[in-house]
Amino acid sequence: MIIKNIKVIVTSPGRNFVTLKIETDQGIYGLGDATLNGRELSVVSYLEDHVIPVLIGRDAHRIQDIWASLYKGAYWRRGPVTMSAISAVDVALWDIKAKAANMPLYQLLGGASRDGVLVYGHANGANIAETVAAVGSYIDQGYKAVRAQSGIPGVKGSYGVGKGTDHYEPADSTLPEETVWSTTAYLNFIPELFETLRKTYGNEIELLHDVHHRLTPNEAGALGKALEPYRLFWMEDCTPAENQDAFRLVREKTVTPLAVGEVFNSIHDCRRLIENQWIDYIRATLVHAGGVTHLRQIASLAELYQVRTGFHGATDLSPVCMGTALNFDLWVPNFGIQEYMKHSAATDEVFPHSYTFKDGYMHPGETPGHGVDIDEELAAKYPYEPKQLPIARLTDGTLWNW
Ligand code: GCO
Ligand code: MG
Repeated sequence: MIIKNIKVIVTSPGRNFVTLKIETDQGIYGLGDATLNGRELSVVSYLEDHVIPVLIGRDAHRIQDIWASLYKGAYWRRGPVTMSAISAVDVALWDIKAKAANMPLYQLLGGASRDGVLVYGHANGANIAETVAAVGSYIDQGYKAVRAQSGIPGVKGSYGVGKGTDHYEPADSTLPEETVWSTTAYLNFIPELFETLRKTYGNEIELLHDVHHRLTPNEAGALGKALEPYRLFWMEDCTPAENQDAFRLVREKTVTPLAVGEVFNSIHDCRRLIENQWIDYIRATLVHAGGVTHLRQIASLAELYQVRTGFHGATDLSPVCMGTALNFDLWVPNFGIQEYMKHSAATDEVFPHSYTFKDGYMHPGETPGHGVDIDEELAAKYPYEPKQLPIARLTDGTLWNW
C-alpha cells in the first residue's frame, strides 16, 4: 500500500489542532495528531518541509522502518517538535494498518485486556467550596476518579483553575499571560482542600492532583506526606523531571503515588525514573512521545517495574490522540488510568469519533482504525489563532515553572 498524498490540516474550533492526513493508493487514509500546544506551526513546518517529501511513495505498512528512518534519518534526535511530527506519522500509519485489517486498533495491538478504560475528569474552582462542588458534579456524572485543583487565596492565576464554569484552557492569549506563584501559600492551603474532599465524599472516589512542576523535591516530599491521610490516586508533576534523580528525593519522603511525563518525548526521559521505581505512573503521550510504536516500548519497560500508564489527555491533545490513546489503554497490560478532559462541542463536530463515556469508563468503539475522523470542510471554517501558554513568576518577579 503506497503513500500517495499527505496533508497537514490546521484548525481551531475553540483551540488549535494540527492533524496529519496520510492517503494511500488504495483509498485508505489515516489520521495522526501533531498538536504541540503554543508551538503548533513549528510542527507544521517540520512535517511539510522535512517529513512529507520523504514519505511519498513509501509502503504505508512498513511502520517500524518509517519510524526508524524519521528518527535516525534526521540525525538530530528527540525534542518535542521532532517527536510530535514522528508521532503524527506513526499514529496515521497505525490507523491505516488497522483500517486495512478491518479491525479497531486495540485488536491489532493484541486485543482488549479490560472491559473499559478508567478515566479521570478535571474539577476546579476559585476556592475550596467551588472545587468541592465541581468534584461533586463529576461524581454525579459517574466519574470514579477526579482531579481537583483550586484557586489559592492571594495567588493570581493559580494553575488549573478555569474561567467561569469552563474547564481549564491554559493557552488563551496571543502573548504569554503572566501568573503569580507562591509556594508558601500553596503548601499552606492544599491539604485543607483534600481534607474537605474526603470529609465530603468519603474514601471511595479516586482523587488526583497536579502540582504542575512548581515544587522542589524537598517541598514535594513534604506535600506528599501531608496528603497521605487523604490517599491520593496520584500527585502529578510534583517537581521538574529533567533531572530524573530528583524523584528519588521525593520518593524517600512520601508514599503518595507519583505521576510524571506529560512533557516527555522519549523513553530516555523516563528510563531512570522507571528502572528505579521512583514513579508509579508514566504520563508520556502518543502525540508527543513517538506514537504507538514508541509508547509501546515505554509501556513495556514500565511493566517490568510495576509502573502503570496514566496518559496525558488534556484538551490540547486532539480527539485523534484521545481515540488512539483509548485503543492503546484498552490493550496495554499495565494500564493505570487515562486523563479525559471533554473537548468543546465544536471540536467534537470537526472530529467525529466512535469513543464513548459511561459510568466513569471510556471505550474506543469498534470502528476500524483508531475511530476518529476529520470533517475537512468544517475544519476549514476555523482558521489558526496564535495562542501561547502562560508563564509564572514568584511574588518577587523571578521567573518560575508554569
Ligand atoms: C494536564 C496538564 C495540562 C497542561 C497542558 C499544557 O495534566 O492535563 O498539566 O493541563 O498544562 O496540556 O498544554
Ligand atoms: Mg499535568
